Amino acid sequence: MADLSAFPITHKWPAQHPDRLQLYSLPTPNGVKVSIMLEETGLPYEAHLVSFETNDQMSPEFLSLNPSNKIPAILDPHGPGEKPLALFESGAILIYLAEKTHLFLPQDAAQRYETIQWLMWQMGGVGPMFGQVGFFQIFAGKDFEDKRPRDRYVAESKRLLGVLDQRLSNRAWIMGDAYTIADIAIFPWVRNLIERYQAGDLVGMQNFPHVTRALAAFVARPAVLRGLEIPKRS
Ligand SMILES: N[C@@H](CCC(=O)N[C@@H](CS)C(=O)NCC(=O)O)C(=O)O
Repeated sequence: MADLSAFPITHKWPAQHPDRLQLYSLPTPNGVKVSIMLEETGLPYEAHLVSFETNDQMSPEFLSLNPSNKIPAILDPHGPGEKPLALFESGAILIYLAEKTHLFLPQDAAQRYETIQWLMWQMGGVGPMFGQVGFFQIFAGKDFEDKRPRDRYVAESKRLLGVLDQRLSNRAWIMGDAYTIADIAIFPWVRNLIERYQAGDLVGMQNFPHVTRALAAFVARPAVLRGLEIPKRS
């Protein structure tokens, strides 16, 4: 039986099954990347809710694992060398889980780097830019009179959606027939832009038919449907 007691995060969120991978998250677009990946791989895991309503992400226990106070984060009792591994940043977690399971990351070196390239494109572009659209569309920024900041992020999001649409114009998924961690990183954000932020008209989703088609295929996957609801908001 793994002993995780040296990790303060387990004092606030005790592990019922310490031999399983521990997930600390919330079903946001960054959070569900990891729950979807875990559902897709079938790895046994235990999900813990990090509530923003009670500022759990700022608690000393959470900060002991991620000093940057953001979900998702994991603690794998069976990390490299069978030692526990704590990890934050969704992109790093996706790469780790793909390497651990040999799933959703091509074995061929060139294809592997190409997948990681698109994963980084999501992490550095899609997430931050779509997130800003959300701020100006439905969160505090919607009351700002000056619309120039919002328009800047909308324009950049349209550009990113154009790049994605072009990439998907002759491929089922980012890497062709192979469904990879790049898809698992990108599509929760596209879904969030449309459904949560209600920004489909703002960014002109009708101009990106290949993105719309791939998003529909993504949300039709049973593991995606399950992952989108994990951890359950209480
Ligand atoms: N680059 C990080 C971003 C994570 C992130 O922004 N998480 C948000 C939820 S989607 C969060 O935890 N926000 C809490 C806070 O800012 O206090 C990743 O991909 O893991």
